[in-house]
Amino acid sequence: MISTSRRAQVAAALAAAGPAGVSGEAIAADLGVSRVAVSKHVAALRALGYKIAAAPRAGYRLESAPDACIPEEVGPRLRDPLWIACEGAAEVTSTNDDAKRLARARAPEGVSVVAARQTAGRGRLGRVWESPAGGAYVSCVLRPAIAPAEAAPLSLVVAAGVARGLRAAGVDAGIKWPNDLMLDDRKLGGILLEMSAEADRVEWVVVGCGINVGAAPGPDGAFVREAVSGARVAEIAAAVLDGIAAGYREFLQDGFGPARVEVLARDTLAGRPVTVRDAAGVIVAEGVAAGVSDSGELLLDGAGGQFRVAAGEVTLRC
Ligand code: BT5
Repeated sequence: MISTSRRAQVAAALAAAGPAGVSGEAIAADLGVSRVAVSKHVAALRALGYKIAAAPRAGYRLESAPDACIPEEVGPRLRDPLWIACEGAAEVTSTNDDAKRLARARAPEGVSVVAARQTAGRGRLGRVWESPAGGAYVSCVLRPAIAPAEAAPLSLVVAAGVARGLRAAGVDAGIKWPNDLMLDDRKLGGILLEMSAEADRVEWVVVGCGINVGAAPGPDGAFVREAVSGARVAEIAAAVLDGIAAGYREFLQDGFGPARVEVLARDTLAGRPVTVRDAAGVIVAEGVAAGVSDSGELLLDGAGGQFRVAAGEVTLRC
């Protein structure tokens, strides 16, 4: 069973009790804590947006839970056995920063961190990931027993897993090399991988994923509720994490092949003329996108034939 905070356990007990409600004593006895501790957790849950009625005899009754990417809501929805803990808070600087801290402190594989908003959400190369309330911001610690060179396709493995998770939640997202989830050529979400490795061995990988759910920060962004109007944020976050877990397991067993099939099926660039720039904005390649190689590089058809691009920012050439 997934390990959760006491507060999350109180939320789960309230949810399990349903309209009948449950007394503070009963929750306290079940969890092995004092009644005072239970009432403090109830106060904290109310501050998070839980509507909890309290009556002298009946005890506590959960009237509604917040629609937010918080561990209390995401943790109980995680199905994949990879997940052993769900941490996080309503607001963090960056779930990737928190997950990296946990990884450095030797947290085991399968610990996730979720947040309802980030004050310093990050993209690649120091770029900003706009993270207002209403989105799904998740990270996790993985410890694949592979060499650093074998980790090259991981970003696409995760993108394929996220796409699969989103599809399970009713959203058919495209994948734009190397790390974007797309809806109609607008960015729905992004993936940020950070890694610590020795020469021959990966120590940990922190996988972060942000998905816009209720709104997008600008005209270039898309959001889940354009496709599924009633989608709940915690369900999207759990679907994303479960999709990552399934894709990761498949990668460890069968390599990049299965994810590559998914990426090719969802490739938003295929057959389109593109420009690839480096981090400084300098053009490094131009050609017609022709899928991805069996190690995750972008394939481009150019005047001199097909060639591979290992890294860069892709824009469509009109
Ligand atoms: C990414 O970077 O797309 C990776 C984003 C990863 C975010 C997750 S959230 C959980 C975890 N914690 C973190 O701190 N980060 C991860 P990149 O490919 O560099 O794209 C960044 C660019 O996307 C920005 O320069 C903007 O142009 C655009 N952008 C920023 N916020 C956006 C948003 N919410 N929706 C759509 N586009 C956005």
